[in-house]
Amino acid sequence: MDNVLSIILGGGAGTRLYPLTKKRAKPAVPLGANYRLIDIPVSNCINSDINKVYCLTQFNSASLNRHLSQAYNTNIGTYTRQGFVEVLAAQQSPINKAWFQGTADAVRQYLWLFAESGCEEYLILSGDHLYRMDYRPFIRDHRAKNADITVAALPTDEKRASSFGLMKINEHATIIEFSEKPKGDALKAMQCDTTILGLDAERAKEMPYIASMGIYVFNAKAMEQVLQDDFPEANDFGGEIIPMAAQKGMKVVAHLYDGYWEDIGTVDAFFHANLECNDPNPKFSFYDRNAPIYTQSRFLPPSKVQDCEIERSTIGDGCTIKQAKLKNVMVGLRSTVNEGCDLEDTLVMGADYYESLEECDPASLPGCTPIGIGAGTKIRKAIIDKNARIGENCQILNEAGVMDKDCESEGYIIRDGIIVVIKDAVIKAGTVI
Ligand code: ADQ
Ligand code: ADP
Repeated sequence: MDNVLSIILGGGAGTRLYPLTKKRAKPAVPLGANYRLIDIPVSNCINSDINKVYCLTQFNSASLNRHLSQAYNTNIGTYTRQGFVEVLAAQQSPINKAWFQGTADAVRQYLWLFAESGCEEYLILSGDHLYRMDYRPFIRDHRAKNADITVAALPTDEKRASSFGLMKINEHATIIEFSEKPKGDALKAMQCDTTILGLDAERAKEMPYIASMGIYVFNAKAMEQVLQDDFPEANDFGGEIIPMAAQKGMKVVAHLYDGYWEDIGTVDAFFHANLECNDPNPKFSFYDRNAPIYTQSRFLPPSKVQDCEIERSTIGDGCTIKQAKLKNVMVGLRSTVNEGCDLEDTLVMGADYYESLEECDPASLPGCTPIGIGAGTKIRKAIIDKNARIGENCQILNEAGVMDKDCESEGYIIRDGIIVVIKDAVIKAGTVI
């Protein structure tokens, strides 16, 4: 695996996860109480013995850099392993426009640097997927088939199919047709016999489509050829490069992955995938003895829970929860939940730091709203981003069932029926949402 360079696509304009990406790069979005999105692909790389990792983002955020340098320096960067995890942000240069124009353009702008690594294969990953995958069989399969490009593929059903790149393959797993997010008749036309992937007849009937996971292995030479020589104007992998390379006659093959995998790049998918981790037998667990998910060691104190009623919830490090009722809640690090709170189906992302008593003591600072959830507040179906200050006796319930609303100036928005309180927002005592 020393010959493999991993390149994580860390996010474009960040509209789909907005407002979680308002103040940070997408890979820095908190996940699963203690983690960040970037921890998933980076941990998968470490567990697959791949130790050269770049993360491409549109903007460089301090919290992402801090997180990567503190979390992965000792895991990956020792001298003998010559590994690294580094952020590469879009930047202006004499030949480049300021922003990455798409996924392929992002890679194109840094090809010169990737070439310096001397690696023979580039593993292209996404920063917004939840899954645990050993990339080694994927890379070995790419080598065994002598492919130019290998696309990780997942059987899928009709309902989900239209949000993916879909492919048709022959008996050697070579991609003969690739269509990016087809709808209507074009979708139906991508149906195929998925027993070719090894599915039994019943599952093949349920899942008659082969979806691209947006995860690719490219030979370094093939990458240079498609991005620089053949299609210098093409900016996306799924929409342009993959289908054009297949059409041009390059050897583009599929590799079957049949485990849990979820694209969590929208507010709705992100919210549900996080809460599903509370299930007694979750489809994705952050614990696996042989393939752990790593993150920053923060040396936080254990969480304190006093006189609470808690059902099916996950609590991160360094929290204080007093006399509260929690049902299906994910409580992120350094959270404070005060007396009489009632939270259900909610993600509380926590705080980046603890406030000192002088900063948040209502006795000396009348009217101040400390970080955390104020006493007596009720919350349903919401995401409370980091460092939010929710006053006492608020009702964040969306009882009218509003699906979409933009109240950014008041500190929140509603997306797909989920209330999202923005990072650092202040919601005054007694507010009803
Ligand atoms: P999408 O995820 O819709 O489909 P895209 O929006 O190109 O494709 O994003 C792919 C990944 O790259 C995401 O993690 C995204 O955040 C990141 N990204 C997007 N633009 C970027 C940019 N300018 N700079 C850096 N990173 C950027 C893709 C494939 C489909 C496949 C699905 C599976 O195109 O074929 O089915 O992934 O989720
Ligand atoms: P974490 O992953 O632990 O949340 P981050 O990389 O987001 O860490 O950094 C949060 C850091 O912000 C804290 O570790 C802390 O050092 C720092 N910090 C301390 N005080 C403040 C403050 N008043 N405002 C913002 N950040 C602070």
